[in-house]
Amino acid sequence: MFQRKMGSVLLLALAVLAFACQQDMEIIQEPEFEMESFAAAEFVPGEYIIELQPATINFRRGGDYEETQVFMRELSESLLAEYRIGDENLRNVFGTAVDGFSVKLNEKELEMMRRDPRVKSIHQDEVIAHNRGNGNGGGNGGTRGGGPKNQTPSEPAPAPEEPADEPAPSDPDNPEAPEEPADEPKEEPADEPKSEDPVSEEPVEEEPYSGPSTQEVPWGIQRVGGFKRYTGNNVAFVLDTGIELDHPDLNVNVELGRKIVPDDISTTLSDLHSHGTHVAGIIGAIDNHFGVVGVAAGVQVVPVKIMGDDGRGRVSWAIAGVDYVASVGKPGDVANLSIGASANTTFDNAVINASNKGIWFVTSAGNNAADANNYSPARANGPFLQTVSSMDSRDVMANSSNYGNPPIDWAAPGVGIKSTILRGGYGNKSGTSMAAPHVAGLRLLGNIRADGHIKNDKDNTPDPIAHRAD
Ligand SMILES: [Ca+2]
Ligand SMILES: [Ca+2]
Repeated sequence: MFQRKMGSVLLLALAVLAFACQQDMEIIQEPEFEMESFAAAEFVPGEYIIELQPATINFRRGGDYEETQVFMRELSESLLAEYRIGDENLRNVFGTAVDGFSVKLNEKELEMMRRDPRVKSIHQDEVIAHNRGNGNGGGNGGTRGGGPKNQTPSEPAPAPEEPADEPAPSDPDNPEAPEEPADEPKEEPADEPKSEDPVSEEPVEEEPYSGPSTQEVPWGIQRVGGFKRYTGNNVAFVLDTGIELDHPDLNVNVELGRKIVPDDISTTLSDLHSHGTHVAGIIGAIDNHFGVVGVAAGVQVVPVKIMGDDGRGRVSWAIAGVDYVASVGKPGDVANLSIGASANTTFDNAVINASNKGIWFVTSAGNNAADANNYSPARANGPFLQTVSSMDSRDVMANSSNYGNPPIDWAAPGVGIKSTILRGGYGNKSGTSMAAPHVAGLRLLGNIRADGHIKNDKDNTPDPIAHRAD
């Protein structure tokens, strides 16, 4: 009874908010029910990340990623063999950002490894999960389609009637409700003829589109200085759940992409979760006539899949992803890490060392409503490392955002952020996961300046709001 009453009050509040959102002045605040559920750290039983002393590695640097992987695997296997630990226990190996490996050990083996002078540190492996507060969010108004997959240039584009920026009037008692509401456009993109379909073989001339544009510039993109078409040669690595490879509003570099997660977790580089696709769209959704547009519009986004299709990953996979980027990335590239774990010096070292190659590493502050200094990689600092807190469209710090300067360098939009999601669609998510990619996009474009400071910062230093410098 009480609950029902609360439900109708909430629905009324949502209706009022929905009405308010239709006014010119769009205000996006953090809805109460989007607060993070505080999950305790979840460690992986019997699995460990071993960081080796650099002096242990006696080989000429400079080989490519695959060569380094082969070398480190041999080295790790021979080290483990000294303790009669079989190869089947070895997981990932790292040889560029940090030297080391992940491995399954029993108590006795762990104790022997602790006493080995070649071992610099040992951390138990930990689960990284995108929960609701971490930008996997409440699922406000996903919209499907809108891309060339389901509309030809000769047809008028569908009217932008989806109230996608408003909190979905979905069941507030069930915040785990599915992301895409069922009442969205009846078109079914999946049934459209694919390019390999013999029916659609007539060559499609890419004519300049002259119809009406339905493209939207999300509030977050506007707040950081608006989008700019990316014309440089750098790329944006997205270390996440993958990126939907054929999303029509994203320029995905598949060749440079890398699936880090093991095959029993996922067999595809593509994103079947949506977090990584959403992050990629904020960085660089294409400036065209549909969907949304990212900060560095059209930049190549590179999936480095360190999390499974259930939105769960491991610190060891994240370090392996960072190690990969450190090996194949170039100065000026950007890597977005919208993930967080317990404080972990090996994870920090990997990100710091990789960023010191001149690759910008942008990390989310985290959504624990706590001091970011308690989390990795948020707490890491360096000249090419940026930690980002989250704010709403009133420049107010998000309730769930972590705080602390250092490590936080910038605040950026992270509440009610519309971007690309699965099946060529668009939807809203919230969290510092969404704030970080705004800064990643800005770093691709060049310098960042402060455009004021956030309100209600939880520490004594209001974070500067990131804005394109030129
Ligand atoms: Ca677009
Ligand atoms: Ca602060």
